[in-house]
Amino acid sequence: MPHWSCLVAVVALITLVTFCVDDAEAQPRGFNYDESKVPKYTLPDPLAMPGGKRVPDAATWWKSQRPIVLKQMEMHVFGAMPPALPIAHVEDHGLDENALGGKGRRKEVTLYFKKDRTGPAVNVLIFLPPKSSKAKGPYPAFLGYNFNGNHTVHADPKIRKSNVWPRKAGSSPSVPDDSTRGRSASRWQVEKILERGYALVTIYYGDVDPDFYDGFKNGVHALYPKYQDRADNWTSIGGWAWTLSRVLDHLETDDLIDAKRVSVIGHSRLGKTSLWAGATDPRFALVISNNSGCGGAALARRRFGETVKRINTSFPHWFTKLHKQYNDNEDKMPVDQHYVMALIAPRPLYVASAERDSWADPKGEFLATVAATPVYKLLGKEGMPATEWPAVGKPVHGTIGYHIRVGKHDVTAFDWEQYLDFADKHLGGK
Ligand code: GTR
Repeated sequence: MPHWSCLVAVVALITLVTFCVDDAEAQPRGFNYDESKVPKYTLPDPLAMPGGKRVPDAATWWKSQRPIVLKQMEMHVFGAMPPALPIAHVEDHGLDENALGGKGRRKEVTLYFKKDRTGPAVNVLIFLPPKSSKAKGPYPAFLGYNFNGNHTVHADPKIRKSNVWPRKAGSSPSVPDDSTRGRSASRWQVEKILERGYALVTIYYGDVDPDFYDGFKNGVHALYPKYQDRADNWTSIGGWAWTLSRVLDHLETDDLIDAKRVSVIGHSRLGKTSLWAGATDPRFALVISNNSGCGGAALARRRFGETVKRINTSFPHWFTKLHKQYNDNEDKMPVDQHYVMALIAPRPLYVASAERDSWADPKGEFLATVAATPVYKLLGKEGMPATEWPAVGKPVHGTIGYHIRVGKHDVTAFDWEQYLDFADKHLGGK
């Protein structure tokens, strides 16, 4: 006879252990998670001109100050970008008019930068609303990277499987078995996006630059080797962001997509990437950064959760060589992360946090939106309307949107509801 109370106790223990492990992963020990221990700091002002005067008007911002802020972010954080390369060859894998049981259309293309198809190949997965939908194209779209392969974003058996890279130097990619198909579906909410009249465009970030430090030999970095011999070297985040712009170049040629209404979206390290893509390419009409934390939306000077030193140590390829000099030395940075938001102004920007994602410093993510607001105001927009950190589950949608939701580091249906409403508000719905 099984002893039921024992069984219940074992199940409870397993649940507790799973929960703790999950939280332990999200919040490594030895870092500050105590608001009262956040040091006093003074943020640099993106509107302070060399010589000390403040930017007097929008024209001065565009003409002289914005280029300075962009250069600073390139030097001290994300790295300079090489010029655009035209797409040399598009391999068309066809359009399925009746995907998802009639709820959508699916297209896939592979983009190459060399005619002979050597070098990086970027596999683009596009879902469109069905022909029967009220919304008629060209469709506004969300464009974002996925972490584990295009086939993980939906259980659709026809999505071509990605070659997936382990996150380890010296490794090579392999085609996963079918068990990972649709594994990240909850993060993408494909049917909901299509129902609301938007297209979804996604690519696997490992296609563009495998996520480990290899001296920038593989992925798109191989296209511009000279960009590594400098202090503001072309980083992995830079490579991922640069390629989002190349995908946008391609979308400009697609009659079913309204390339003037593309929202660039990313989660976590890819949310750092969406911010940098939005900052460097004004064609992105709207920018969404989900739980991006340190080196993303969070203010580095707060030293809450993940720190500059920790991120530079774990992921030396994400940021510039110069960024390493700010390890345990945040106050010396001439910028902070609100500068990347200042570069997105006056375009709509959404920053999202999660309550159990202390590693990403949710409050620091919000405070950066407040610190970027004077630039939005100078350019005639309201920026972030709240000055107090909004309560959990109470989104604020200004020109900058923000929410903190219950739960852990993730992208959820609640997050997508906000992004769709925010895009409706700013990009005029369908
Ligand atoms: C963590 C990293 C974070 C965040 C996250 C992710 O290990 O410390 O900055 O980017 O990875 O991308 O999932």
